Amino acid sequence: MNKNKSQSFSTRAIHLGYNAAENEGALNPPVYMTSTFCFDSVEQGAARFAGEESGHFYSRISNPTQELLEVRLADLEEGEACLATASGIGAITATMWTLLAQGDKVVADKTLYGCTFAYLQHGLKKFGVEVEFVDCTDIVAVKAALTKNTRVVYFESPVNPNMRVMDIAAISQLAHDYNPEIKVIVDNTYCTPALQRPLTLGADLVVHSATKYLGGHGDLIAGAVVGSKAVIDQVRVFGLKDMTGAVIAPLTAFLILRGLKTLELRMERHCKNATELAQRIQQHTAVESVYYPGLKDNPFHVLAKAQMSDSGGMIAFELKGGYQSAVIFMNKLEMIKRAVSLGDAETLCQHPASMTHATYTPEERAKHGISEGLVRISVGLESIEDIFADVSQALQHV
Ligand code: 4LM
Repeated sequence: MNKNKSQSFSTRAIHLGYNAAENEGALNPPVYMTSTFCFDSVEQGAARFAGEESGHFYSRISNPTQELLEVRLADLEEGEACLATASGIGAITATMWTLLAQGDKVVADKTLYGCTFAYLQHGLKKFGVEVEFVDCTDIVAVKAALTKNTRVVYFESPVNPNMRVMDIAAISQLAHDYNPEIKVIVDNTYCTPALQRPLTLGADLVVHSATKYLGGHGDLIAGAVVGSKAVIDQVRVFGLKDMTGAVIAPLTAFLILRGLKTLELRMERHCKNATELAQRIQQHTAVESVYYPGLKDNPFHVLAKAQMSDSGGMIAFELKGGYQSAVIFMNKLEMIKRAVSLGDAETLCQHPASMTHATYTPEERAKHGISEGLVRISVGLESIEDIFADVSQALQHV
């Protein structure tokens, strides 16, 4: 587990696992741009392939730059081990393919990032895995969905895009009481370990789109899964090596290591800006409702306060006039970019129903709680006054 608890989060995010003296004194770690690794002898190569000797042998399995990222991310999430992958979906699929077989069941929250939903709904089901979507904010519904063949309980918190918050400790306890073998998987993309550490609340695995806050600069695609060494080893040598092959590039791993150095600092600013923006737009006459757990009247406020150290940088809201008003508002934005993804320095605004959650049919969106008029903002690192000025001027046209 975490051997460096005495050092603070940011200190570990900056220093953990790297010794400049072992690398020509280089302040930053070298990027190992190599596909393969040379053996001293046939015997050594055979021992590495057999797992009898540690050491890298091919970058589809491991690479020193990737390894440093994995050591840091595992530590920050307070897990034993981590596997970094080519994308968030790469992490989710490698994990699921490893844990599941035909006839198994997944219980998942009804609202998930669009491509995660598509993978569960169309990918896993195609291969004979049963998937039941339930409202995971309703613990009774989760309990009712658990069956003998349930292997995985899967959810995001807060949820993309509508910001519902799951009780991670209660769901983990419930699932493990039912069957200790069930793996509770939490997508921690929205919070990052700077705000929430699901493994400390009882979850078994955490998955990430590292594309977002972990990288933090909108210049890469990557993912990660963190958990026990035993499970992560399996995901590496089976789910990743043999099934998805969705390996992270060494340069991408380096860029995420760079992003991690400022993660805590950036999250503080994202949270501060988002809280301020949510409070201000809540007052606006054109706004119907704002979904942000940092707002005192939000139904998830108390739970979020208990399991997150701050409320995050994502907000969602609905305008009076629904979809038509949303389109007018978004098209009038000037500084704020109309773009999917999140967690970047730039404030980004997108329309889930036609963009990130277009993988749901309109009927599925209605059933799964994604309204057609919902607007999502990833609140960036600019001055709050400039962000609010742009939102205000765009709202005037609604
Ligand atoms: C978006 N999201 O919402 P890769 N988990 C969560 C996510 O939000 C995403 C992924 C996994 C968005 C992308 C366009 C909670 C992605 C998937 O994109 O495969 O790194 O992560 O805007």
